[in-house]
Amino acid sequence: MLYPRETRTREVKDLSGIWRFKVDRESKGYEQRWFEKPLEDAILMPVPASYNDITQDESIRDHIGDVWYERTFYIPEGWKDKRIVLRVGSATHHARVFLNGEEIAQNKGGFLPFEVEINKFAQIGCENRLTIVVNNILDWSCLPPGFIREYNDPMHPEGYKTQEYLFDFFNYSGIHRPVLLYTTSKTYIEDIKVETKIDGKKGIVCFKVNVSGEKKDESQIAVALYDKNGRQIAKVEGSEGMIEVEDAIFWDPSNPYLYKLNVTLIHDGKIADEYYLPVGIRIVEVKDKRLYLNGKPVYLKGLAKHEDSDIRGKGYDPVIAMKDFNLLKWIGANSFRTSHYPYAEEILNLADEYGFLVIDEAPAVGMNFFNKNEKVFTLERINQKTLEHHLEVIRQLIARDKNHPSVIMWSVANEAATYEDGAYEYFKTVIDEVRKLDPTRPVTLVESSFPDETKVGSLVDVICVNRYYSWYSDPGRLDLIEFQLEKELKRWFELYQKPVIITEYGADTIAGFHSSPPMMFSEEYQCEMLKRYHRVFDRLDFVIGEHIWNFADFATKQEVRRIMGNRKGIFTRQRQPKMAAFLLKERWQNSEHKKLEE
Ligand code: E9O
Repeated sequence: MLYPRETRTREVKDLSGIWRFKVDRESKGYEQRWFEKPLEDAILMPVPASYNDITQDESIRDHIGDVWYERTFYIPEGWKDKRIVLRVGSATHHARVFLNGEEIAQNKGGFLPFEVEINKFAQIGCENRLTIVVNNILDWSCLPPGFIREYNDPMHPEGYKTQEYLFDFFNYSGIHRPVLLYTTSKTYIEDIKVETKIDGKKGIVCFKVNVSGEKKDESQIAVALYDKNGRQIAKVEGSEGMIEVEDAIFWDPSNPYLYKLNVTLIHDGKIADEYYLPVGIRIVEVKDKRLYLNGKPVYLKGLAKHEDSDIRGKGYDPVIAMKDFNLLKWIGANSFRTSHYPYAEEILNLADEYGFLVIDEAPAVGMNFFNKNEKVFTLERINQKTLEHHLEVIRQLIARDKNHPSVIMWSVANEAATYEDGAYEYFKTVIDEVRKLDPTRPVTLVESSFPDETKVGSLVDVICVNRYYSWYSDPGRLDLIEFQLEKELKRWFELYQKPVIITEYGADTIAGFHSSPPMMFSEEYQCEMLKRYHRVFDRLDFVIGEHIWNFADFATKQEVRRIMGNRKGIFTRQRQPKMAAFLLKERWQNSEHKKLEE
């Protein structure tokens, strides 16, 4: 799946902006056929954005079910011979799309794009009405999974229900990423897959182009590679092949050099369709206890993030994105994890350009209960449908992100109940699928289980562990961190002989709270905790990365252990540094802090 770009032959029209919006409080919208005419009594709503924090109305913030978005647009006359595609960057979590009253698409899954050709339904040269119904209900067949709790007790009014889920971030909903229209020729470049290799100083760019449409057998494909200065390195013909680059500049965080692969589709001697792809030449490998980038061992310094900010919720905003990348640079990070779902493609484009190493995560979080756990007030659990959806999401994720040099590893889930019966079989199926689709990148599953209890340690290439000594366990006991952490990490290595990344560690910290000696929630406590974790990482040479939880404070569901959200950010939600940010900046900018020997 190609990210929509303007080229000599393609146009893109952004439908972001102010849409009309209506909450379907009684779930009557389909029955009353709201899609057939303009929405009555609509309010205004920005796209992209979560709708939850835009109004002052808590019933909108906490709504469970459908909301309706609508806007009109024109298709220019000049597009009449083109193929016209509508692409929704993401709609969380389910969507049904209507154009001029007719249903044209459905999608399940809130963190990946979907698209549909609209020529049959669109009216050229006059107004079109686009309606997108977004539903935010999570059940056990969804990723992330969730369930509706129905109360049926004397303390709750009849029919009272809540959406429950086993992760802490707030279930932000709505159209979270840009909605675009783009054109291609009727016979068009459908997909490009690029894989890069390295042979000494030489870089090798292997490509495969898929073409679709009526005239696909009569058209030729030309593929050219350009360097940063626009100098052509080579031009070849055919849908599959490779281009060699002598003295190539390899992509890495210190020099994220991007070549440009230009693909043209020619029929009758004319360019019918054109697309270009930024290409970073780099290879990733895991051997023994190391992760190698271009043959050199690499240590990951960075954070797990969220798509989260004031007012916008999970809506993509280039302003926030730029600020976040500037902060990541400022602090000296070289990597981050897209916890706990695939991020907007715009973020990965920036990661390619800025040179960040990304652990790209599937939206599989809160995956507890492969077998029945009595503590949860439901008899349902992870099932065959969840697995099928998981596989589908993996296919879509790899289809979308396969060409990004920044993506160095896939994470299939976060903190699943990997100690339960059924977990091995489930994740073996998922991980096998990842390896089949992409043999070029390592695969992991982020664990909170312990080394002796997990059933999936043998399946992954890198052990990723989230750990909260002196926070969730033995709260306040900073003195136990080194003893407990060192013991556990050594055990992981002893059992699996694989490199280890600590993918989460941190403490809730209210900016401005101070205490000496350090107490929980103070800035000093967060710093002291990090320092002790770091001492252990520095002693263990199989530890190849540290990712703090979290980049910034973020919104959660309301619960007693969260004071206006999860406060484990090293930046506040408004992106101001806490003391810990300076500590990390000091550590990460000093490249001597951890030298990895081969
Ligand atoms: C997942 C992340 O989304 N890991 C959680 C983070 C947190 O701050 C959450 O925001 O809560 C931590 C998992 C903690 C596991 C608790 C184990 C308890 C042992 C006594």
